[in-house]
Amino acid sequence: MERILVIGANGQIGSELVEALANQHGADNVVAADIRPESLYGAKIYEVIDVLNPERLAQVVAQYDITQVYQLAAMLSATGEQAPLKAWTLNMDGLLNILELARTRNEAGKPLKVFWPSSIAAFGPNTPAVNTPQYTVMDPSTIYGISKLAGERLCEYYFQKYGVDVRSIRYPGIISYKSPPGGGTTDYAIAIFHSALLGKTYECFLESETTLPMIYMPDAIRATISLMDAPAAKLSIRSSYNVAGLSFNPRELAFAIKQNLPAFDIHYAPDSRQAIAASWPQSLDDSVATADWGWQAQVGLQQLVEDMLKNIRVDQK
Ligand code: AKB
Repeated sequence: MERILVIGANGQIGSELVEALANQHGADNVVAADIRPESLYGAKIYEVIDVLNPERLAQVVAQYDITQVYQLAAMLSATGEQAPLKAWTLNMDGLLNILELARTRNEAGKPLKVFWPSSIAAFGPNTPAVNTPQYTVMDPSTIYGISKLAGERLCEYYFQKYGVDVRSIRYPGIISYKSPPGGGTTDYAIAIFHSALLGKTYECFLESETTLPMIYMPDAIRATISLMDAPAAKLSIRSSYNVAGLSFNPRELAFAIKQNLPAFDIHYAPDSRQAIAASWPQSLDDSVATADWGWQAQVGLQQLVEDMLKNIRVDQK
């Protein structure tokens, strides 16, 4: 039986992952944790954890006899640029604290499987942008991307040197409606739906033709849990897997929204996030994830748009 800890449970991925894991393993076997004083999404078991506090981490892991930990607490690309040192400390020390805990638990005969999210931000301006390969040039230009690339190397290091069973996905921009966007460059693709449903013109901070890899939350959750459930022997990557969902640019997304809401309008006012987006891939080759653990995206643009509009409309009522 698995006992699972999700750190960053109040965030975009955590808020939906906790529910999915509770459905799979039972709510009594999933501990949601975040730095904020209470669960924002009604988790059955909730603990306050600052991932920068290794003693507290070790205490909660021991208390619940945790076998799997998802370390999702991080600062994203846009907010990271506002406070680079803070972003580096949170993103790197947070991961290191988990990897060290997994190493010591392993040595004590209590293995701890780890999930840690990397990102398309680990790539950079000299990475081939179309169908970006699993192995390629990686020269990230944001502090967030640099922390993701360094984190990937740490994951592989802890696997090779200490046998820590750590697994990771390079997430594209994740589109979802349950929690508000959290300081990312891809967040325009969430904010646009809220404007559209409020009948407002959306002022887009990216240029109309900026194509980025994206994924709808249900696909992202399925990818994450499939990777964690895959037999270790099947995994050839211990840094982080490319995982593709779909790719689109703001113009294409606005057009798809207009099919449902004909009055919707968009204006373009690119800001500093445009340079970040321009340094990232447009689409990903995820054939290694497909070969190793059967990854296949299911949700396309039309389904994503219809589902987002339907669910945000319900929330706004
Ligand atoms: C961001 O935009 O910073 C994130 C990401 C692509 O990792 N959504």
